[in-house]
Amino acid sequence: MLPESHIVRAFFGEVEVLHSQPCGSGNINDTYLTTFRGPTAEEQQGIFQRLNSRVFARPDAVMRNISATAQHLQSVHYPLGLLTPLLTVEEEFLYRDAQGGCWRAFPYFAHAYAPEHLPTPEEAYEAARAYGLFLSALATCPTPALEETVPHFHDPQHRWAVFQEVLEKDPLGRVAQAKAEIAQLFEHRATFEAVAYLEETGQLPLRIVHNDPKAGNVLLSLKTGKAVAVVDWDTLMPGTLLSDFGDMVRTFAPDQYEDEPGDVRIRPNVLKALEEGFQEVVQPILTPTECQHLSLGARWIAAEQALRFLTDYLSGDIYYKIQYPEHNLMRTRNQLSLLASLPL
Ligand code: GN1
Ligand code: MG
Repeated sequence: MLPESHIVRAFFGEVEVLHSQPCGSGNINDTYLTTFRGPTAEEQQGIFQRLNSRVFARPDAVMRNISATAQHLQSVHYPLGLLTPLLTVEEEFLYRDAQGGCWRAFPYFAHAYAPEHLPTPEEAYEAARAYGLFLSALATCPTPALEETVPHFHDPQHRWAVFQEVLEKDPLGRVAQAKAEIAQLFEHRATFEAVAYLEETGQLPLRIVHNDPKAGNVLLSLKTGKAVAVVDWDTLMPGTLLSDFGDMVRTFAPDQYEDEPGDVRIRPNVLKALEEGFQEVVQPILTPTECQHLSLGARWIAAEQALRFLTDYLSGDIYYKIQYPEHNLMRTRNQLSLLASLPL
């Protein structure tokens, strides 16, 4: 459902909506780029997004986190674009439609693109540098400043426990079709345990991290190729930097997008460029333990993503949007193949 006029008007007052189109490739929320005309007759554009309130059960807390982050980043002179939420005419972050849909609006970064399909080494370098700048600027923000909006988001023990539970219940009788993938995941159980151990023993600093720094969540200038903004701040929460590094490796370096079937290969030149761009910026804030375990972060997040897709497949596709019945199983195979080709 495209955002109807009353949704746009909730944020911008008496405007005429000219055009709306779906935007981006998010698996959870619905995002649209909308063009409208205000009283001055000038055309304006904005991003309108309906939050998935099953995943984000506390939408107000998500918006408080985003707003607090924007304020902090502004105060430390963060050099990239800010995702400052736009307010409704009633000065709220969210507008709720009659169907219970929860809408918010953001400024649109024009003349920019997300390098989500097989980023080149240059794009990987720029994008990783941008995420590094983002994390470095957040290093001075106290962790209690943000709320945990999705509990246990990257909690390795919790993710594994949920997987075990669905294996036991097998609500749709799909376990039999996924025997090989389940067996492969069990081979990676030690990776989850290694991360849990580092966390439980307090060896990894708790930082505010992005938690979803995929290649599709950074915008580069169409003109210069330089980073314009890091977007999708919904999962900003206290966590470990290892998962952010892992998500970059998982989404920048493979030679296939996460929805494609087949053998995935890691592109070494892209991996090298991403490591260079990231390290160049985050080196001053990295602790020796973080530095030593970045490659563990890459293995962990690829394995966790495989586990999450498989958990969803076995549960009956209740979390990620799917385009066809075996979509989540295909995504699982893609991540497992990626994991097998990681040189780290
Ligand atoms: C989801 O919706 P999107 O594409 O921003 C998910 C991420 C996954 C990603 C896999 C809140 O992100 O954690 O890594 O799909 N977001 C949430 O593509 O679960
Ligand atoms: Mg996201």
